[in-house]
Amino acid sequence: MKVMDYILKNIKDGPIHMSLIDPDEQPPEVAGRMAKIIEESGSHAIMVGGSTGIVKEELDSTVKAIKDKTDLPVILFPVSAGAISQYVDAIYFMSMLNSTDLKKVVGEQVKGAPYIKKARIEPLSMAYLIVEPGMTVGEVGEARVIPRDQPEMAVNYGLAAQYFGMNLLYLEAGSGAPSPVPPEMIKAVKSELNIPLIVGGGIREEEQARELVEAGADVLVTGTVLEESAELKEKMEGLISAIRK
Ligand code: 1GP
Repeated sequence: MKVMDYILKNIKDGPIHMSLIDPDEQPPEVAGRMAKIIEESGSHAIMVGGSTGIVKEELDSTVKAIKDKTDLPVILFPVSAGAISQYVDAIYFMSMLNSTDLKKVVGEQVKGAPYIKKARIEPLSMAYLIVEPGMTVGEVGEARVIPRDQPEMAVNYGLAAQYFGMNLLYLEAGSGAPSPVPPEMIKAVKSELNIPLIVGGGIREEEQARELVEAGADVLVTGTVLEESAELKEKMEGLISAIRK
C-alpha cells in the first residue's frame, strides 16, 4: 500500500501518531531498538530527519536499522536535497511556504526531484508552516514565523497550499518548543481546510496531545520525548492512547 493511502486510511478512524527519529542523536542500532518500541506502542509511522548536518551514509544506516526492526512505514523528513535515502518508503516533498529563502520554498526540491524519481521513492506533497517560536528550524529556514495569536495567517497559508494541490499541511512550532501550536490555530485551520493536518513541535504531555487532537489535528508528531524519556514505552503508550481516544 502506498504510504499516502495508509495515512488516509488510518486517519479515517481518528487521529494518529508519528514518531520522529533524528539520526544524529544515536547510533543506528539504538535507533532500530527505539523503532521496535515505537511500533509496539501503537505509533503509526516513523519519520527520519531533523538534523542540519546529516550525511547520507549515516542516514542510510539509520533507516536500514529501523526497517530491519519494524514494519512501520518510514518517511523521510528531509533537511536538504543533499541527504536523501533510497531506503525510505516515502519522503515529504515539502515546501516551507513561509520561508524567506527561495531554496527552502522550491530550490532544494528542484535539486532533489530527479533523485526521488530515480530511486522510486513515494513523494508526499506537503506544505510546511513554521509557527512561533519556530526554534532551530525557523531560524535555519529563515522563516517569517506565524505569530501564535494570528490563526488567520495559518488559514491563509493553508488555503494557498490546498489550492496549489498539496496533500498535507504541517504546522510546526519547532522541535523542543516550550509549548505546541495553539489549539485555536488548529481549530481555525481545520474549519477552513480539507487536507489532513499534521502538528508537531513541543508536544510532551498527554493532556497537550488530547487538546491538540480535540482541536482537529489529524497527525501528531513527537520527537524530543523519544530522546528524553527513560521509560520510552510507557511514555509513548500514554501519548498514543491520549491521541487515539
Ligand atoms: C519537529 O515537530 C517535530 O519537526 C517534533 O518536535 O522534538 O518537540 O517533539 P519535538
